Amino acid sequence: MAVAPVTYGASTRPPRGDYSTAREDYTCEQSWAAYGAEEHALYARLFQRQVRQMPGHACDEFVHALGQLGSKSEIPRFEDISDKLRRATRWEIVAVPGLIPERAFFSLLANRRFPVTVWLRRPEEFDYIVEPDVFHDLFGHVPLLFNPVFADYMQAFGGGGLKAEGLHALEYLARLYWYTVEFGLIATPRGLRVYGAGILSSAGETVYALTSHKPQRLPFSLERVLRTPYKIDDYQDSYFVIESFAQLFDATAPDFTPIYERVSTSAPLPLNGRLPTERVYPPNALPAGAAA
Ligand code: HBI
Ligand code: FE
Repeated sequence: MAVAPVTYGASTRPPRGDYSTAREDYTCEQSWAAYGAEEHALYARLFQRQVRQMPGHACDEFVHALGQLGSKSEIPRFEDISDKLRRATRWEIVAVPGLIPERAFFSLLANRRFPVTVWLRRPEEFDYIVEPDVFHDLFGHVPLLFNPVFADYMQAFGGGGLKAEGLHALEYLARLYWYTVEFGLIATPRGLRVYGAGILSSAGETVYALTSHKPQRLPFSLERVLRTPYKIDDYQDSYFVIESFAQLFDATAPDFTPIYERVSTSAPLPLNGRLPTERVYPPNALPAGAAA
């Protein structure tokens, strides 16, 4: 199938993965039997390293759902996870060859179907990969789909994406996805915690996002996020903090049309500077004895 180059964040590059067997909706077979022993071993190493980092860094809702991913020692079968996910929140995961065009992506989310990339990164990409692979999608995104409120937010986001396309507002919605689903933080009585998949699937950024003094951590505000550009190939300069997943879901309630009009005629807001009225969240204190 001829595949349109896909924009992921701000850059467009030919997607990685085999799209020749993809269906009209860009879904494909996982072909679980095709994974080699070295791929299962690499997935297991990625999983073991990240799961150790989660307590004290990931939000409770994520930590509680990690067990739903099944095997830690091999790449799970998507169908096994979908069986549990359907029962939990009526979502399922579907296999895709990699990044897919935004319309197809939003369409899947609007139908409570989360696209999970079938290929795994190479060993030399162990610490960093720009495009989402099966580890990023499964470990980073799938656990929170077991949370009913977040699951509803993701479907609302999908529906909003289909509307945004008609309004030529996809770049603004991509920012909302980026600063929440991929790089979102949540405030808890015990300090800041991570819920964004892009952070949770990255060993370095999980600590950086919560404890570094370099980035700013701002209160989530829909229009602030829609007006704030982002970087796709480095740690973030800004993180946005929600107080609850309900706050996130409620933010998708209004009709975005007038908001897009306001945002599209306003200048972008600084991703590394705060507005006079903005307060910042302090970083989490480092655990006793941890290296600064
Ligand atoms: N495709 N498979 C896949 N996964 C994504 O996360 C994804 C995508 N296509 C587009 C996209 N994300 C971003 O442009 C979102 O902001 C829509
Ligand atoms: Fe992602």
